Amino acid sequence: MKIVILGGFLGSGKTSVVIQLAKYVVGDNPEQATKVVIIENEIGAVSIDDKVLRAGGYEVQNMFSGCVCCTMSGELVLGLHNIIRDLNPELIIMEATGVAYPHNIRETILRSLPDLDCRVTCVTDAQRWKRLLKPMEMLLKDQLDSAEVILINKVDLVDAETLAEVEASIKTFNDQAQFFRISALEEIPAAVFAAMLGEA
Ligand SMILES: Nc1nc2c(ncn2[C@@H]2O[C@H](COP(=O)(O)OP(=O)(O)O)[C@@H](O)[C@H]2O)c(=O)[nH]1
Ligand SMILES: [Mg+2]
Repeated sequence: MKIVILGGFLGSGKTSVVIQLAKYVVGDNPEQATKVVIIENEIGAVSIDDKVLRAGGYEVQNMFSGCVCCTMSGELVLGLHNIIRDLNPELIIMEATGVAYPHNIRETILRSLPDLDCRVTCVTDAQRWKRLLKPMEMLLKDQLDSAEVILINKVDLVDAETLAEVEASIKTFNDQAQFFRISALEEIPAAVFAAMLGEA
């Protein structure tokens, strides 16, 4: 069993990517939707996102009373054990809060479930990157640090020069990850999902 954790700042495009990733894994056969469980962690949220996600037929579990990287780490572990026992999906997709430290989430998970294949993707917002960097540097650095895949999203909103600057800036924090420039409003190439799943 595999878990893909999506980190990245609020509004960077995580939910938009989750929807497409779930579709990619399930394919055209709605009966296969049970292969995927989605965990949405938001703080104090009244979410419309989970309705959109559930429309795909996937099991969606919400954790809204805090952040799983810190105050809710116990709930996360318990929730994962229950999912594995009751649903046994092929893939768990977890969208973290915008302020989560994915590094902590991975450590928490692996301490309790050492055999789980745990992968981290960080979604970044090309348009807001430069503005967010200064006030949020510690958080963004950690979100990038722990990622095997970094998605530079919203490329439709920036010019080529800005995009090059953003990518160079991001690579100063992590140049080992696999990078993809995407717009999550359009169809995301299969190669991106393969990388997120560790298949390529
Ligand atoms: N223009 C543009 N908008 C995007 C893109 N990806 C996401 N959005 C929009 O950005 C907003 C936040 O996206 P969402 O997926 O909810 O981000 P999350 O908070 O990280 O889950 C939504 O209004 C999306 O429609 C993109 O590539 N281009
Ligand atoms: Mg979201």
